[in-house]
Order: sequence, then structure tokens, then C-alpha cells
Amino acid sequence: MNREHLRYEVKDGVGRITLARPAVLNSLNTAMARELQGVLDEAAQSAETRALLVTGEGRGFCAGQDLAEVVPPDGSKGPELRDVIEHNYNPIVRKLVALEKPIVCAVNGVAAGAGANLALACDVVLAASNASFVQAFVNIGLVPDSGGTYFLPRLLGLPRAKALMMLGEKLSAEQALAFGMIYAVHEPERLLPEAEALAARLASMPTLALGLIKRATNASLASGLDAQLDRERDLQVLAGGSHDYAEGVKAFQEKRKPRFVGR
Ligand code: T3D
Repeated sequence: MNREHLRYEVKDGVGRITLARPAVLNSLNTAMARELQGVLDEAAQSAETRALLVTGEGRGFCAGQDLAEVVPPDGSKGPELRDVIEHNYNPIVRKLVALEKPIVCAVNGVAAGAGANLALACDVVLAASNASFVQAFVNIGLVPDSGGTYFLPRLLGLPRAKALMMLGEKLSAEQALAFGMIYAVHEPERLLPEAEALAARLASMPTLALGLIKRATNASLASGLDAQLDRERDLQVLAGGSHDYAEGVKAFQEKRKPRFVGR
């Protein structure tokens, strides 16, 4: 498939998505959003792809909605906000969360607006030490979307979540780490090698179990303990029927490294 606004390559079980509109800090227009949805569908269907890595080209990760698309400088009418959210962002967030494969996000620079929240929808978020996160919506009179009002209170608690969303201030990568919003911070030159190594490691793990962990964790955010205990039992039955479980136990007993295949 011809892709104009992002690159996607699969190597050694890892699908790497690179947002590629660096002149506008990889802000998302409709074409790019559709391309992103397309590669997420492709990754979901591909048995070869066992983990994803998402990053951005240039000095930014993603500056959210391309504002020139929604408010064209020539005064013409842009797409309706409702359509942009419904058809561009919501499907991306749903696909990231529903994909039963681990997604590493390497935030290489500023992540603003929907760009920040797409990062938070990934599973393991790493950031360069010079990266930052901005809930930029309020700065242009909007409310957070792309799951911001869902993820942030759960990740940070209400006081920090509300302050970030209301103030629209830049949060440094180190602050984001201290707030528990992301997993790790690396020096800029180390970010991609670390993210690649992590994605490769995840891709070689029992990825069926990783997908089930993701399913259980997503569900836990909206469940009580009883329902979650039942869910863990059911998912354990699924994991316990896998080739990887048999291999994991056998390798343990034979005192060797397991060879997981994701089934
Ligand atoms: O339809 C809807 O609107 C609903 C959907 C909403 C989802 C959203 O994401 S709403 C939020 C949209 N995003 C923003 O409001 C962020 C706007 N950008 C910024 O605030 C700043 O650019 C940053 C804080 C992200 C980075 O600042 P800085 O100083 O490092 O870079 P810069 O100079 O502002 O930007 C560099 C270039 O990228 C510049 O272009 P130029 O002057 O070099 O030709 C700038 O215009 C462009 N750019 C940055 N963000 C966007 C953008 N162009 C279009 N859309 C952007 N979002």
C-alpha cells in the first residue's frame, strides 16, 4: 500500500510505524490518520508481527491535529470536528488499545494534543530526555480528546490530570516519568536503540500471553475485583492451552531458554 505520511516496516517480528510529516511536527491530517488505521489493521492481521514500535521523524513526535486542515488558512471550510474525532482519532485509539500485541511508543520530541494521547494509548511509553507532553487542546479552546480524559485521570490521579488538561502546559519527559505517565526516559541518541531492543524483546516473548495481559488490564479499568478474578481465570485457561505455556514449562524443567512462538 502506498503511504504518504508515515512509514511502516516489519522486521524480525516488530512492525515499526514512523510518523513522517516532520515539517509540521508530524501533526495528523485525515490522510495520515487513515494510513495509521490501515497499518494497525495490517499489524492485527499479521501473524508475523508480534510487537509494534511507534515513533516520529524529526524533532517532534506528533503535534496532534493538523490545524491547517481543520481551519484552512485560505478561509475555506475544513472538515467538521465531529467527523475528525469520529473517523480519525477514535478509531486509532480503539485500535491501539484493542490490538492484542505489545506496542512500544518512542516519544522522540514534543507530543501535543491528540499526539500526546495517542502515545498514552500505547503499552510501554519511552521518551527522549528532550521530549515533552502538552495537553494543548485548551490553548486553542478545545477539550482533550483521543482518550485524554480517560487515560490521564487513571494514570495520574485527578489533581494532576485536571491541572495538565486545564493549564495546557508543557510537561517535560522527566516530569512525565515522575508522574508515572510514562515508563522510562533515555538520552535522545539512546531512545531508538532502547525502544528497538525493547520491542524486539517483547516480540520474542509469549506474545499470546502479552495480548491477554493487555485484554485483562484494559478490562480491569472498568471492572470490580470479582469480575476481574473471573476474567483472570478465563484468560489463564486460554494461556494455559498455548504452545508457549507448554514450551515455557518444558524449558524451565530442562534448564534452557524457552523458544516462544506467540501461539
Ligand atoms: O478537528 C479538530 O481540531 C479536533 C481534533 C483535535 C485533536 C488535537 O490534537 S487538537 C490540538 C492540536 N495541536 C495543537 O494545538 C498543537 C499546536 N502546536 C503547538 O502548540 C506547538 O507547535 C508545539 C508546542 C507542539 C511545538 O512548539 P515548537 O515551538 O517546538 O514548534 P513550532 O514552531 O510551533 O512548530 C514547528 C512547525 O510545525 C511550525 O510550522 P512553520 O512555522 O515552521 O512553518 C508550526 O506551524 C507547525 N505545527 C506545529 N503544530 C502544528 C503545526 N502545524 C499544523 N498543525 C499543528 N498541530
